[in-house]
Amino acid sequence: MSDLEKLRAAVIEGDWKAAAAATRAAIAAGAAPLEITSGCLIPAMNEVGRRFECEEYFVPDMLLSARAMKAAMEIVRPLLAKAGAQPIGRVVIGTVKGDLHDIGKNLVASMLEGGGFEVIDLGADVAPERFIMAAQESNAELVALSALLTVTMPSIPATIDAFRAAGLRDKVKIMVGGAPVTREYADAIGADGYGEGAANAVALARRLIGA
Ligand code: B12
Repeated sequence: MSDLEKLRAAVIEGDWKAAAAATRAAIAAGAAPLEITSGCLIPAMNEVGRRFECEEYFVPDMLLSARAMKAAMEIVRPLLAKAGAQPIGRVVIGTVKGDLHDIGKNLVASMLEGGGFEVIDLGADVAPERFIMAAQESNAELVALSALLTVTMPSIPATIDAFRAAGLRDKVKIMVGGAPVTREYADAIGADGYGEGAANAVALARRLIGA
């Protein structure tokens, strides 16, 4: 089995130690950083997403795979930067104000990073002003908002309104998600996109920025 095949298997199986070892071995053997991300990590996470969608994998499996992918990305990221690889887009992500749930948001962030986006992760309980500041500072094209509580869902339209009030609504696309959020809700509050899960977040993000 080649190092990249080992890496793919390690991500799918959620073994972060094996993923880190296979990444180092692949680099030592001369694999280009893009070959590792686009040729291996992204397809591996796509496979994890597929297994999740057909209920072969569950949330803990996704979390283990995301951790394995993160371990590989920690090693590859500095090399990508050195090679001058351009991200396909920049996304600011966070869980909205008042909400401390971040497991789903972290999964979406990992998928986006694996999918070639530069991800600025603001964490949980993020006030609208922080989203705005981060989007301005990073020149992000996309903002991704997560909410898990029905009582914090209104923080999503509040954040969208804050972008409008700051005159930035036309500069960013806003995608939303989280267990209580629905497509109808996303449409009603004027979000640009709704994602049901982490598995389709990359496709949604790419579509929104026309990549
Ligand atoms: C884990 C958990 C917690 C943990 C959170 C730890 C953490 N670091 O995240 C802790 C213990 C802190 C917690 C606290 C609370 N929780 Co809680 N929690 C959960 C639980 C069990 C799992 C949530 C989770 O992580 N799911 C797994 C992830 C992978 O799924 P996900 O978040 O939905 O994300 C997926 C999609 O929604 C989507 N997605 C998510 N975000 C985004 C964003 C974008 C842009 C896109 C495209 C997609 C997307 O992609 C993800 C991956 O596929 C749920 C119950 C449940 N079974 O869902 C309750 C639940 C969400 N919690 C609930 C409650 C009530 C609370 C508390 C108020 C409890 C209390 N009385 O203190 C507090 C609130 C604290 C706060 N201010 O936020 C309720 C909410 C009910 C409601 N209608 O609002 C739930 C539903 C439990 C219940 N049945 O009552 N909780």
